[in-house]
Amino acid sequence: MVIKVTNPTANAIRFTFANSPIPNHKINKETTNQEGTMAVPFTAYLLTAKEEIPHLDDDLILLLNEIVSATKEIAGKVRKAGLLSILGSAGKTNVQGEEVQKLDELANEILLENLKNCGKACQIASEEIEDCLIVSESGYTVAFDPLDGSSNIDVNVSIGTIFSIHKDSLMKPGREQLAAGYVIYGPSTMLVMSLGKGVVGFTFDPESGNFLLSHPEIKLPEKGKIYSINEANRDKWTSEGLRKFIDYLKGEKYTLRYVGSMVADVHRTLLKGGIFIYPADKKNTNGKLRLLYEASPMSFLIEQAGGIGTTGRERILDIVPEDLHQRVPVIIGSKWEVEKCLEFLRF
Ligand code: AHM
Ligand code: MG
Repeated sequence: MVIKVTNPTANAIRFTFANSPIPNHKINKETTNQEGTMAVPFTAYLLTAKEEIPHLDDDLILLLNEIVSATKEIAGKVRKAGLLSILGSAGKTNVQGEEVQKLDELANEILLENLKNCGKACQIASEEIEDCLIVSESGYTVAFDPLDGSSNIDVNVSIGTIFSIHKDSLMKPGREQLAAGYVIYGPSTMLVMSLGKGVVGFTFDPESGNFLLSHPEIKLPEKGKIYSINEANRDKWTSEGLRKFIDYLKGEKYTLRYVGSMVADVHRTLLKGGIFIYPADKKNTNGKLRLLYEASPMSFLIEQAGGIGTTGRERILDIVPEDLHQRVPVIIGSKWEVEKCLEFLRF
């Protein structure tokens, strides 16, 4: 199928109606324009991207499709959560000692089922399971946080799924990721992904049931106006430099936005610029966020969009994992703010 790029500078790459892989009856007005072109669905995008990205083989395409189809199912459950008796706690704690929500559990099961059945994942790691699942000796590895932002599930605030894909071993540094991304279940459901050549975003179209390319090239502004950190922990932060940096930003008239779902806070940072920080504190001496399925995929996206991801001491993508559920401090965002933060941390 040939995708005809009618206007590469437009907000979405579109292709002709005649070439559409979506059944005609499912094409609606919003996704077509007057010239009869429409936004590119996820699978069609992958088939075109394949020509430019050598590591995007058929197996990786199948795997990505499987993850995306799982997230569509999760999105459906999230949308109807209040009607399905799946809100609230599952009555247990996970490997990290955190309370598991019913939706955490459901999202985890959906992803695991899809990944085990597709036959393309050799190792699978999830925030919700203690050990990794070894399915076969070689192939793609997937690490995921099935439902990030658990504390926001019950209050109908944006949450998301984060994934990271490597070849053959989960315990490789983040810079070797072949693909990483997240799906945010917000006012719109969006998929944001990188295959190592920039960052693209798709918006879920409930009419056709497809993720359609809506953000062909996400570039992080060099400098923003927003900082994002849980400031209630200020007194517990182990770095005095960090306190001074936040005070400096206030003096520069920055504004604070903190959702408490990493997917939502990173999504805003990717689009608007600025800085997101989850630092080490007296309680969480390595920070709270997990390397494999939170810090590393998000850093990959941020770097691919032109930003920086660091722990304050080293580049997040250079860390060789030692533990499946290892935590690291996270400082990610626009170049200007992250470099300025590093200056403050040095003193
Ligand atoms: P989770 O994966 O159990 O939901 O925990 C991770 C979340 C992140 O989404 C978010 O950045 C952070 O925890 C918020 O933590 P806090 O409530 O301490 O600010
Ligand atoms: Mg999480």
